[in-house]
Amino acid sequence: MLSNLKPQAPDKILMLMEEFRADTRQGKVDLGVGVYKDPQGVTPVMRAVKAAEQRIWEAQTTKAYTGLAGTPEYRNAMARMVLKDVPADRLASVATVGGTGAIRQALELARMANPDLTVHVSDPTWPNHLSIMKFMGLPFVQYRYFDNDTRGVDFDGMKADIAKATKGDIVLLHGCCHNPTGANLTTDQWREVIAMLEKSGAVPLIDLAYQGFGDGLDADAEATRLVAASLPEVLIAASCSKNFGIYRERTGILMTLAENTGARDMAQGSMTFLNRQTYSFPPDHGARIVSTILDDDALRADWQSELEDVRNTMLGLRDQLASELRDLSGSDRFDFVARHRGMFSRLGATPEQVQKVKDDSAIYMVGDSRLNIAGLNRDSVPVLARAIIDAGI
Ligand code: PLP
Ligand code: TYF
Repeated sequence: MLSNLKPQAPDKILMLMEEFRADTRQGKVDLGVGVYKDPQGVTPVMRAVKAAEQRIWEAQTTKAYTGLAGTPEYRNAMARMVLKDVPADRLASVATVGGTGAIRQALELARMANPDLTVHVSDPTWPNHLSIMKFMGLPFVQYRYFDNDTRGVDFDGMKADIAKATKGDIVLLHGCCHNPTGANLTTDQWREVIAMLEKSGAVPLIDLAYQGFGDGLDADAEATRLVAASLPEVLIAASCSKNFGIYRERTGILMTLAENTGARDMAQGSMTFLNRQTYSFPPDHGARIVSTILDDDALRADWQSELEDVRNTMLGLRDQLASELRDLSGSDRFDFVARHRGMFSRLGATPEQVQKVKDDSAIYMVGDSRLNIAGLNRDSVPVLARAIIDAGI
């Protein structure tokens, strides 16, 4: 039976991680996988996370099962962090295995509710969105998103394509810090998208994996909150991997907003059911770290301040890179690097140019010319800028 299995396409980003590890060159720079690294190249455990873990270790008297939907403390704390004004009569939620688990459960839920749906996703998007939908056999189409000339959003193209979404379809939107491009909608553009969804009855699924990495914890949730306040039905898949730096703890949440309390209860029952079918109880340790931090004023303040440092470090690197490239190219054509938000920027280079940067300078970007800003530091920015110009980008 097992010999019938066929090889599966590996994840290109994770393959690049392996390739980087095997590279023996001095001074190699990893701008591949989306993990925050400090200027010393370390992905630190955040101070508040350490403190919360210590408290949990001291106070925890049992590891017995929690609930299929996760703990109320975690779900309430996350609802407040993401939505701020929580519409409790419309909100259902379940803790999930990371943001990826939330996306998977959201798509399963949508298919249970509407077996005929099509999912509309941005072109480009996080590759796992596509591979999960392919694996599930879910029909999907891609809407235009990135304008390779301006390196901003092709909003006219996006609108023309989203207009094709019909009632009961899902439109997957990145809540902030678009992966892989770094290009994001303005608030006015979000309003236009909301008006289109209102008209068509297509349902937004917001993937929020980088809250706090762009313009700030509240600013990054602004679009999600606007959508939540404007539309009758909304799905939100949020991840704590990046903003709490607890990647391997696999901590995420699926929140859904329904039209009324009856529909909310039905959604809650179905989401809890989906957890039970997939992995039964969701992981608890990361969720407990998050609720311990968010429910304690001092821990929360310390976490927010460290998150702000992380965010500002990335913004500083963006400005430095844009400025080096302005000097070297004698033009402002790389200023988009400073305008992009989050961990990533797509340079809009060819695979050959990306390869040349890797071969000549041991700088690793994803093949679609996505670079992880957090992989840089003040010393490696000028090296990257020079390599970009030398590769003819
Ligand atoms: N969505 C996007 C766009 C991401 O980049 C990630 C990152 O890993 C995720 C979701 C899910 O993250 P995780 O499953 O590690 O919480
Ligand atoms: O896009 C990224 O780099 C992050 C991390 O299969 C990641 O979202 C990459 C690939 C993957 C899982 C996570």
